[in-house]
Amino acid sequence: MELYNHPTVRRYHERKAAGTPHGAAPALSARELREICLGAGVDDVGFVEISNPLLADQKAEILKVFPWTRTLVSLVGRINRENLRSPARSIASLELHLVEERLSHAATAFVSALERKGVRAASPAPGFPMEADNWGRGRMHTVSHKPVAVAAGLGKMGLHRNVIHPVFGSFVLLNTVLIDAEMDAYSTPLDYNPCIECRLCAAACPTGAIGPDGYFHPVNCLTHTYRELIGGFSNWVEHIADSTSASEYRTRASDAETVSMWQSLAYGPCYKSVYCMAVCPAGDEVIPQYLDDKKAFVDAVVKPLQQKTETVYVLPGSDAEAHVLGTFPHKKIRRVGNGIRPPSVAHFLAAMPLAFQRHQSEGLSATYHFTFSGSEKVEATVVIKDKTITIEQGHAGVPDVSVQADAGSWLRVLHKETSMLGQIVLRRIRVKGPLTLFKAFGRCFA
Ligand code: B12
Repeated sequence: MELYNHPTVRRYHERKAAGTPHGAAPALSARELREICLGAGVDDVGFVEISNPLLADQKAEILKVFPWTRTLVSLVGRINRENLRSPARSIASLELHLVEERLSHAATAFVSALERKGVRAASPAPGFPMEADNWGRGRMHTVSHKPVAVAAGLGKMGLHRNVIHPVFGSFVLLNTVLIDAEMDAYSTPLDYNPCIECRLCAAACPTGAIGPDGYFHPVNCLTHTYRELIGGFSNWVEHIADSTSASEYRTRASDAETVSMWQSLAYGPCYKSVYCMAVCPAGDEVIPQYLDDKKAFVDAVVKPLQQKTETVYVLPGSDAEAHVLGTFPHKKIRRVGNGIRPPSVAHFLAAMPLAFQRHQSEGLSATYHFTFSGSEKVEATVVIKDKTITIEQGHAGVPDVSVQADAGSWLRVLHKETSMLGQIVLRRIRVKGPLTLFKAFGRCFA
């Protein structure tokens, strides 16, 4: 059959002749799309143009995956408060899974509605699944939902680095739908931040990942909260691989931990802590309970989480470990790895600020020059001072310590496949300057 006479092709030409839209759509009605989203189970919606300056640092990443994007629709799913606040991890985790699932279903139903109108649209995952090939190399998610929600006027980032909705407060998860069309109206950002800076998130965080000054340590958060996800799971697999018998395995993971891992794999991961969101009193719907009686709020919402006897997963020697020891001595510490292994020296340098354990650097003020050779030829300067770290390419300033290292040997030390001392003895890593300062550098990265 000639392609022209194929029934599908004939219908296409008939529709085209009749002027029925099948390609680029005219501006869409924000009101109509909002109703579709609310009808699909979403609790709030906002619209952002791809050229919005608030998305300037996200635009390239978004267009890499969806090059035709002209509008981003931010979707909010409200979380039931008492479920999230429960010290029982099963209840809080299930609530998160269900809201995430609702957001996924709503987004895909919305995309279907748009496709039926002849509008190109797509919905990335709210959280998981992610692009796992990028683990350790860069971002695994395709679209960052937080900046889109902020640009769409659905909230602002709180001290805990989650988006706080003006009404639902921190009790929201987010999703985004990308559309190849323009809207007749776009949303405007909120003109205030719903975060009231009460710092209850910092007080409740079991790992101290949220500092009272707004400092956020994503790696210490991930090591505990994501113990049964991605990197924590990889580390658990290595426990099995390293065990020579069942009894040895049981010294590395308790029976309860093994059961919990099975449960996470079977029913969706157990988030070890979402305490920063659970204790947040911000938002019109949430704040009355706090303002009516702050002490009663803390007693009812914050203390049960702080007082919970539980295992907290930490990197050995990290700020998180020191935080648990000092603040929550009744909680049990489990020293673990988090599966993050920089695949190259370039990745190691880029990830340094995320891994930096600022409290372990207390009193340290030093400049380090690194010269890597072998598979990667890189020079870098690292300055640690006043509990902060800066990294720049090349050699700058006068070094207190100079490190020359074969790139492969350095990575093997980082991956714990060989010891630093061994590589120094073999002269694959050479250190010039006081050894105490070199050791102090190591302590900053747990
Ligand atoms: C990566 C990620 C994480 C990382 C980093 C968190 C972070 N603040 O970025 C970790 C694993 C620590 C994490 C933890 C949690 N997350 Co999370 N996470 C994401 C994800 C996939 C991307 C976040 C993002 O856009 N970051 C970039 C910018 C915008 O964030 P930022 O805070 O300005 O910058 C930090 C990151 O870039 C980070 N970073 C950069 N590179 C790397 C690499 C690695 C390996 C890590 C760990 C971090 C990291 O360092 C920056 C400084 O802190 C989104 C889903 C999505 N697709 O958007 C969910 C998301 C942000 N997470 C969410 C939630 C609920 C959580 C948790 C409560 C646990 C849980 N149940 O999932 C905790 C809360 C931690 C906290 N207080 O922020 C929600 C937040 C909802 C809201 N109201 O804002 C999101 C939006 C998922 C969703 N669909 O709703 N998360």
